[in-house]
Amino acid sequence: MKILTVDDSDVQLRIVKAVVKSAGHEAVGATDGQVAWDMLQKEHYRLIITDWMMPVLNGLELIQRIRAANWASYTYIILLTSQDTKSQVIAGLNAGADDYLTKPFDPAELVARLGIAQRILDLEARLADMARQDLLTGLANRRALYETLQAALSQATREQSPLSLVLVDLDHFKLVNDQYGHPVGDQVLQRVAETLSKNKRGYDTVGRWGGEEFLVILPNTDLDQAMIAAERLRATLAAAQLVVTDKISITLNASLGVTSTQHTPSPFTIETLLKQTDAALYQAKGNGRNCVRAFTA
Ligand code: GH3
Ligand code: MG
Ligand code: MG
Repeated sequence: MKILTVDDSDVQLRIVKAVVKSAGHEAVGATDGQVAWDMLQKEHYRLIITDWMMPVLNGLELIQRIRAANWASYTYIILLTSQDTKSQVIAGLNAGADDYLTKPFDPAELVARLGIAQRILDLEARLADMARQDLLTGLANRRALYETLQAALSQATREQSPLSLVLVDLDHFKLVNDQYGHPVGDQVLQRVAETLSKNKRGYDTVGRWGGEEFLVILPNTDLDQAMIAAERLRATLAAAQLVVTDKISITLNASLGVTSTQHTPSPFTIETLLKQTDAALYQAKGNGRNCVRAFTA
């Protein structure tokens, strides 16, 4: 793990960095709270070891700023300081430190406390993954798709590159449930998810938008290219034998709606893009299903 170590004493900083490295981590140094804060604006560090008394911005102020920022992923903070009275320890923890170690410190104790931090951060990462994954298919869920879409949209705006969306809705899926039962329907959705994942392009994201609807996010892709990608997905799915058991194997069609930022009034919003994709999908359903339609204004 890349750990940010903050201390205004050159000697102390070198000692802490050496201990961090001995524990198998990478150590990046900052000479006061403000320097650390500036670095955190550019890159997220999951673990910070900080001194308290420092010029410009002290350790407690740094911790308070980090907690107030309330970033999406957690920052575990160890306060490493010579302020060692009970009331100081309490003040440090109250400011938002996760752990507290007083100087002079025992290197083995810091390593042990890094181990605690690692366990907590691993748990946080696991929970974050779970919160982004669709339970049935293992694909990105709606929440994760929203996040990916937000990031893709920012990138498209920044780099003035096109971004396209494809919404895939299985045709007459209700009939599968009616004929074979809901558990088989579930397995069919899993096979569809596998088929879409295997056939998407490397940079694209496919996720389960809901029910029997899947959303594909295609960064750096204009409408023409997205139509080709969507048609390939449609044809692949239509040709696929979705094997549920050795007795049940199903073929399914889907209707696909496609939209691109090119044909969206700027500034693009996720809501507009999704609405357009939905309208295109509606057209595909209206045109007899098992086809791809682009959004037209
Ligand atoms: P259309 O071609 O118009 O899209 O028809 P459809 O039957 O696919 O669409 P409709 O929206 O009428 O029905 C969607 C069906 O998908 C109904 C619902 O029971 C089923 N479904 C949604 N989520 C799940 C799921 O997680 N598991 C199973 N087995 N079925 C699901
Ligand atoms: Mg549907
Ligand atoms: Mg459907």
